[in-house]
Amino acid sequence: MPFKTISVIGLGYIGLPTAAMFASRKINVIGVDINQHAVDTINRGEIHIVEPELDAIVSRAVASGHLKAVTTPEPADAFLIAVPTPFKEEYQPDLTYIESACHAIAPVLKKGDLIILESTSPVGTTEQMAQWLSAARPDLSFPQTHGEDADINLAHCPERVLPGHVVRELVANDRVIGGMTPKCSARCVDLYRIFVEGECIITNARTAEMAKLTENSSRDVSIAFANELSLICDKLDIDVWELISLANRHPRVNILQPGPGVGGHCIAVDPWFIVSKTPEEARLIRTAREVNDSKPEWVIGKIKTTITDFLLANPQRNAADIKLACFGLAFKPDIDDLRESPAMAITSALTKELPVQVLVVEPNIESLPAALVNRVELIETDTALNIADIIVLLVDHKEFKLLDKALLQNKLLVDTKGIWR
Ligand code: SAJ
Repeated sequence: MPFKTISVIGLGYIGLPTAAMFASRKINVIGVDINQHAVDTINRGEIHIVEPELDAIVSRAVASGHLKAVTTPEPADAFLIAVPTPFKEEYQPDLTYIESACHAIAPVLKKGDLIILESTSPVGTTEQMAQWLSAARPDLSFPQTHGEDADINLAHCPERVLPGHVVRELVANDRVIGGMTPKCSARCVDLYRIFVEGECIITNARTAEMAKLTENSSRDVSIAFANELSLICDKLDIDVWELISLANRHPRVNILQPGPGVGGHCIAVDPWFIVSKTPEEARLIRTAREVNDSKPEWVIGKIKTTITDFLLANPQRNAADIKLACFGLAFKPDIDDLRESPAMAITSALTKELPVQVLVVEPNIESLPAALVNRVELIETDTALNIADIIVLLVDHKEFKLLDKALLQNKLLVDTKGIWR
């Protein structure tokens, strides 16, 4: 059965680009979000998030009538759920958004519909969704009780796109498709084939859930290894970046890069979904999280030592008139996303813990986030280079990599990304 109308629940960093992709292939798409501002913005043909190339695709899709946004679900042939899955206390997964999405779509479901969970989720969530949905719609049958004959098909197909490259990766990346039955998987493949050019590989729902968590945990563990090396090398007076580049010349070694910590809403969160299900077994995965989460504190310690060094070398100065410039606030290079950013956490801690004046350079934003307003000054790179006594490099944005190193000569530096060595 062809998909005439597709509904995407959650119009954020994944849902909106996915909705726009289907609409660009001339499928009618109903995007659903509880955020009225997001809905109004999209219906004007604009976007409420920053992602290269997305604005033009959304604008065309809305203008052609293939994409509309609403706050309450309407009937469709397929529902894709792309809502957040954060964690709550004790790093336990918070599935409230998925549960709410199930309750929201339940009244409009009809026989033959396909439901796909795209949100990164702990193992067992797709089966849990099936339970919530069947409790809400006892008149319909679901795969956990009716297998291939179920009225509703359900699958997990995790998103795997890299922020900043979403439009290209949505089309090009392979998709892991975990249906609750082979028929659920086959229908899910038919749906993604509408715009996905990568391979669609079929497995079951639990394996698909675990595959996504494994990808991000693997990256987290690799970064933790690099971050641990940076602490070891600091103690042993070795340049960690030189060390890594040398070790990486081995044909079977590929170490990632240390930094001020791991940020974003994926790599720092998803490993906990494995730990929460299997706390006894997931020892390395938990330790990697702890290593990466403790890196900002270590950086703050380095900054404090640098201030002490500065005062020793300049006894006529006092701490209150030291100007310390933080270069970068985003959670990774060349984006404007400040959420869950170690650079933000470090900058904020500096304003609380130190008497110095904190300045910020962040080429990707125009105004300070609320958490830093009245606590730091947002200034241009040139100004910072003129007036700062100490410069702390927190994000390796391209503008900072291209800086003339001669301009840094008379400054004390804390370079957490090793770009000014
Ligand atoms: N980082 C390092 N050192 C490195 C690489 C990254 O410290 O060598 C830091 C970054 O600075 C950043 C954090 O890790 O703070 C995460 O950045 P990232 O670029 O590794 O990943 P995300 O969070 O932007 O996107 C990841 C991707 N997953 C993988 O590469 C396995 C993406 O493909 C996923 O779709 C996304 O998570 C997601 O939504 O789960």
